[in-house]
Amino acid sequence: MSPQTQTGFIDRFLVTAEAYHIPVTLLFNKIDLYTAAELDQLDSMKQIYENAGYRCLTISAKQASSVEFLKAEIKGKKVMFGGHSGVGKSTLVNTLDQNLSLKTAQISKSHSSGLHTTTFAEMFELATGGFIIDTPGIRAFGLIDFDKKELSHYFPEMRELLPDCKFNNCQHIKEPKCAVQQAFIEDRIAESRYLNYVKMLEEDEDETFRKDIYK
Ligand SMILES: Nc1nc2c(ncn2[C@@H]2O[C@H](COP(=O)(O)OP(=O)(O)O)[C@@H](O)[C@H]2O)c(=O)[nH]1
Ligand SMILES: [Mg+2]
Ligand SMILES: [Zn+2]
Repeated sequence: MSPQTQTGFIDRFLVTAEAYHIPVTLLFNKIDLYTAAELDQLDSMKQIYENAGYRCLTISAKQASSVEFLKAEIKGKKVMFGGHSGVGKSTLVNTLDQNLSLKTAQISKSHSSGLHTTTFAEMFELATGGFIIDTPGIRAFGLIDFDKKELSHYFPEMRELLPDCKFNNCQHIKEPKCAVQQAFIEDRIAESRYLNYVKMLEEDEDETFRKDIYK
């Protein structure tokens, strides 16, 4: 939507969270702005990520009633809001606790990316309990340093198939009797997820070691 988030970004984000065993919920925000066609697109996105094992929710951060349920979920936890600049992270924090008034910003019309009003990660305690870490918009990030043989362990829908690959060091590209390639062919693994997996595998080593870029 506005700003647009590519699946490549989401999948890198998820791989990083998996590597650190951090549970993730995908929040699709600004649902109030979606056209019918965009809602259809959203449905396919949700299906891809639900199929991969992630919880997906649609919200409108500006409407208190649509995010009220999050208060109970955040209570007793430390939760980080991540995503591009302008997706509504700070707005969501403000709606969850009226005592907080984080700076939020209009999306810049020229390149429909957010202005960077949040410049460093900061943690807030909610009146209803729990902590939220609001982060600056992440533009892009390289993957953490890990053995490429392990990459498929960080895709939950691939992870469960690994025992069925013939070779235990299978990278699921060209190997015969590969359960992951088979699942991809049969549409049990989403095309975008598999292609992003391949891209990450093929990535330049330098990029793998690049540190997160906060813009
Ligand atoms: N229509 C609509 N606008 C939203 C929603 N959430 C955030 N915004 C707007 O999106 C812009 C960027 O929000 P902000 O919270 O600063 O994004 P952040 O960079 O992720 O912290 C602001 O103008 C918000 O008012 C929403 O659910 N609906
Ligand atoms: Mg912000
Ligand atoms: Zn395989």
